[in-house]
Amino acid sequence: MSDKKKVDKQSKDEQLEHYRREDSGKHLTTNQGLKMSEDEFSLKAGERGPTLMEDFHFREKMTHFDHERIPERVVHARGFAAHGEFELYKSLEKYTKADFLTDTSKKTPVFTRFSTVAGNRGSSETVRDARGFATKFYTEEGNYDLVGNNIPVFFIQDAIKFPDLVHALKPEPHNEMPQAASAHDTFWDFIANNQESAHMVMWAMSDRAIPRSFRMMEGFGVHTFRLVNAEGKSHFVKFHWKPVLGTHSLVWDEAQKISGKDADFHRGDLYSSIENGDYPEYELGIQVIPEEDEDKFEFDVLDPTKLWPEEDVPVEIVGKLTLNRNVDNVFAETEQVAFHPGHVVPGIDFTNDPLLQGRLFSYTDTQLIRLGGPNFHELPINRPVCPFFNNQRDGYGRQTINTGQVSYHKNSLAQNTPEPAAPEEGGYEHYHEKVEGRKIRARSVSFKDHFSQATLFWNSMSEPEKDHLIQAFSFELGKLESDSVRKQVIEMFSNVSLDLVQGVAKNIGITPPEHGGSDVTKSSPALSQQNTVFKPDTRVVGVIVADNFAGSEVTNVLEGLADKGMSPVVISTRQGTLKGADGTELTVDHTFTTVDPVLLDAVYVAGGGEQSKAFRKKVSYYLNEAFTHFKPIGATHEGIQLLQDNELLEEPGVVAEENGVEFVSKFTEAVAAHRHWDRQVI
Ligand code: HDD
Repeated sequence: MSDKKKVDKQSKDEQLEHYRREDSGKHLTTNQGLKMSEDEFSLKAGERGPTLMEDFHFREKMTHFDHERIPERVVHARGFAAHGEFELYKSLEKYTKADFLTDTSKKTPVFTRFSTVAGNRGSSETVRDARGFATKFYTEEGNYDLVGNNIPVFFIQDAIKFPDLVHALKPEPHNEMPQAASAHDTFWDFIANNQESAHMVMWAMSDRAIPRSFRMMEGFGVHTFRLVNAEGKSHFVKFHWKPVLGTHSLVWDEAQKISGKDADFHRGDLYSSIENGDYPEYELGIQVIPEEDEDKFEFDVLDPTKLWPEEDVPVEIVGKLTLNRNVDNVFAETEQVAFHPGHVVPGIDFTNDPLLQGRLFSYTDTQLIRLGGPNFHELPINRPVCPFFNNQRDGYGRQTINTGQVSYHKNSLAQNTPEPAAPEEGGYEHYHEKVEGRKIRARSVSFKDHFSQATLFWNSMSEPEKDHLIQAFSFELGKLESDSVRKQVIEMFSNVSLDLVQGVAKNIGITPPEHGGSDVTKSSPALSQQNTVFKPDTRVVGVIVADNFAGSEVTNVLEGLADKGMSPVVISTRQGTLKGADGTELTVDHTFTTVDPVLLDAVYVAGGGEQSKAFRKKVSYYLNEAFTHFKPIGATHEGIQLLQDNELLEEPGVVAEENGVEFVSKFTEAVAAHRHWDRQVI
């Protein structure tokens, strides 16, 4: 076990240690423990003869291989996860009796899986899509799963429509295209004909759907859940994860190029930041509404297509999630983890949100097919850290050896054990909500306003964000084959904003609507990413250097950037070591072909005395791509001439300085701003 694991030892980690197996340095055996003398040749009748049925080793090895794959998740198939811990800043006993939300001395082990929704398991990660943000808290009272997304609202209001939504979103059945993309006819046909989706579509067309990193995304529980305290009093709650690095995005052209250059961009970023000790952190926030205030809002607080504006219901920060350990084995942990919004602990309960109610059925059901039977809770990653006892027995792959005669309740032979625990003993008791009504298939009229919050979102965007929305709609609708669907979508979104649809209609060759729009003037500044946290920390700076560079003056700059929290990577025409004018040596991390400007957050050209034509051409490409994607650009020494050659010296977010100390200070500011939207890039 590595030292890092020893330091991070927690109850869950100790439990997992029990199941870890190190194969290296051992003799090869069959699964029956028999040492084998040969693993390269199957058993044959003569050197050129047929393989013999008797070869149990071949049969076992091949059979296991033939059965290695399990069905991928029907949604959220492409995911990446890490272990960590959750610490509570202050007790929430006012609202809940949940042990892990009231005892500030405890650190709860967690496992968090991020995912895209639409794409299959091998699809690219920087596609336009919502991202899953699912966290399993291994509490001492049992597992609690917060299975959320990076978008706070959902496409539909009733779970019965989920199969329809997913069928429309997934690749079309007649040709299985497009992969991991919503830019196709069936998705938009669904949207136009199911207009409750308007609000989430606004989010999905915004920069939120192309995050820069899993470390820079917000997370939301989406539904209104219920917290219940020791006195039995209930409050409605919405859960938020706020990334300590702020919420940041890619730009669409960049995201598409990254898909080709590095389909693993997001997992690579998460994996390496954890390996480097830059642990991703997210603060847990809650919005709370007393049950009796339920009717005080202009929307139904149980409608999953509505958010609670943070300016009206403030987010109280109550704790922090830190991801600090990568998995040992992706299949055993990330693929086999089974989340479920119905995995709750005393003090956390459900509401009548019809989307949530339906989810409570779907998750166990899907694990049964995906993980092959009812014993998936016994898989190491899914086991609670507290013991569990009941009368459930048998089934495929059962591992527990239940001893004793009794497997039923009630009984006398085992003194009626395992016996239910009273609420005072920690037994889960459902909230005593009063419920009555007629059996009907209908939706409350209070769920009927589909556009006000879509407009709220639009109103809250900065100008660049609005422009990105227009571009995203134009891209998606521009890909449609059906003119009719295009027109229906434009008509639908004319209920949200005339500015939006006029911008889009113009781009896709449809007569812009003149009437429509919304009378909602309210905005919520918290929804704009312009108002998030901006830091230079962990931003990747591509440092372009040639031979005969300005020696220690350049290496001092690199140290300065690293001291400010950035990650400089040295790029040149060849790998190996570059020599500075004063003899200083610099190791090249990447050539121009093993990295690409779309994989960097900023570009700094230090230059060098020996520049080939190929070098200068590559620098031009790097500078112009970085410029087009609004990224910070910097230069010192011979690099300044290269900026001038590319007519970039006077542009916003471009720093050129002879003096290294000055440069570090100004460039850090430019990098902390992330993108310089005031550039004219076309
Ligand atoms: Fe879901 C997986 C999040 C609505 C049915 N969902 C899944 C995952 C996340 C979410 C993050 C991946 C968990 C993992 O990493 O293993 N889902 C959401 C959110 C929703 C939502 C935030 C709306 C608020 N989901 C939703 C509905 C249904 C489902 C309405 C069906 C009624 N979701 C599933 C599923 C999945 C799933 C089919 C596929 C794989 C799995 O469960 O384990 O059961």
